Amino acid sequence: SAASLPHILLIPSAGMGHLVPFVRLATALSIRRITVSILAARPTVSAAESHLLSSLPSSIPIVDFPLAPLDPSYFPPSSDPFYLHYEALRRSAHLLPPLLSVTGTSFSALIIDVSITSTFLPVASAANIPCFLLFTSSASMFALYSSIPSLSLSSAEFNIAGVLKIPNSSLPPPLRDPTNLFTTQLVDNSRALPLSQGILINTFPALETEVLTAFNSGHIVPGFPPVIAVGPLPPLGNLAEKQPPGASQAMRWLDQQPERSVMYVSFGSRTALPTDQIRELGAGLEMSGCRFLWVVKSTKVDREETGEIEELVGKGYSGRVEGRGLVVREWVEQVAVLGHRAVAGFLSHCGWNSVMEAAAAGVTVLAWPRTADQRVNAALVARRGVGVWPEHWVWEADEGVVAAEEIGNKVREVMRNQRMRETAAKLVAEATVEQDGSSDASKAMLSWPSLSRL
Ligand code: BUP
Repeated sequence: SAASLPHILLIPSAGMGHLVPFVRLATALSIRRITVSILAARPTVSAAESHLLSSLPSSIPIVDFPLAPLDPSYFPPSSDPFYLHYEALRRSAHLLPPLLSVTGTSFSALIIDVSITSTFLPVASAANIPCFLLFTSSASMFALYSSIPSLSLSSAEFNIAGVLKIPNSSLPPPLRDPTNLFTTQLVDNSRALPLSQGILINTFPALETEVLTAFNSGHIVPGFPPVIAVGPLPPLGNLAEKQPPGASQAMRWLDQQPERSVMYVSFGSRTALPTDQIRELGAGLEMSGCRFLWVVKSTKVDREETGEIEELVGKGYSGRVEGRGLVVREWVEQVAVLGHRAVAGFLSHCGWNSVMEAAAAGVTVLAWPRTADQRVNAALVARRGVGVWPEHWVWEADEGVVAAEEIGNKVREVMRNQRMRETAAKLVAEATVEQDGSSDASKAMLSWPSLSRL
């Protein structure tokens, strides 16, 4: 009967970096005949998120969840809009059961974002609904996240179960302040993790073997729930795009470029370089002599950038690099870009989705991480031999700028590194085998019988 078919409710938190993997997971589950719905906590922080939510196929219905505004005397609106959204959602957990009873669906399980764990897990448990977590970064980052309760945050280096060494400088910067909203949320959530049914991560064993093994043999947190590698999650196709695939200026330009000749440059959906650094990067790309596709971004929250490109990169720039470099300000189809035969390198901030998309496409990475999990991800890329991370490259305006010449040299170095390209190609092969499910037990976990047994 319909009532006995599994139906899972997915609850993402804020930001495209979280929503995109949730939608991908929803797609992967529905392919495996699990019915899914996505909870949409409104208002979303960015227009990109509401656009993606409104373009979901009918096979992924939305459950609307209006958020109560936070008290501005405790949570000033000037704080990070993404952390504020997490907090508003975390504080609305008690509204879930009444909402679910109105929908009339009895959900077999929840899969929730790790950033809302500590308030949603108890609600799920009181309602007797099994609750899984989706961690939207790397397993390496999750090793740090789940170890937080037992770490002294002032140590110079964190040695996690002997499999991972993370220098203090790679901690997400807000963690240095114990009163920061991000820190209080993270500490609360990390304590609650062991109460979940299992943790799904968009990674694959060949990429993070040691860490995944250490988790599942209880070496990172004793008695921890199963940690399941479910990546690379399938791309969304043109769901997140306004245009049909291939129709954009960027894709048409790539079609005209030689095989494996282009460096793709993008720092994700919520990271904007300081203006001086944008100019210097422009000069560096020009000096590199390499072809490049550069998505330039000057505002933090949204993907909708307005204004003239030349105001950012300098007058005459586009003309000077014409034919060899293309600068765009709009959202590009990143998965299609990375999968294009002309693209060989990716200058990236190392948001986890970007890293996984590069790994799945066999594109090598020049890592320029800034904050959050990005330094931990960049270290993994370098360790795994598929990228280069110049660790001294700074981001914040008060730290100075990375000079054009140095950028140009690194871009050339990465584009010419044949050995790194071969390592990346090997990794794709391993990722693909795992995607087919032929070699990997963890992929098979994405079926209801397996999940329900956890
Ligand atoms: Br920008 C941009 N096109 O133009 P990350 C991003 N994306 O498809 P972030 C596009 O957004 P967090 C664009 O493919 C990836 O799936 C991209 O996620 C897509 O970084 C996603 O890489 C961006 O994880 O999020 O946006 O900084 O900080 O939450 O990781």
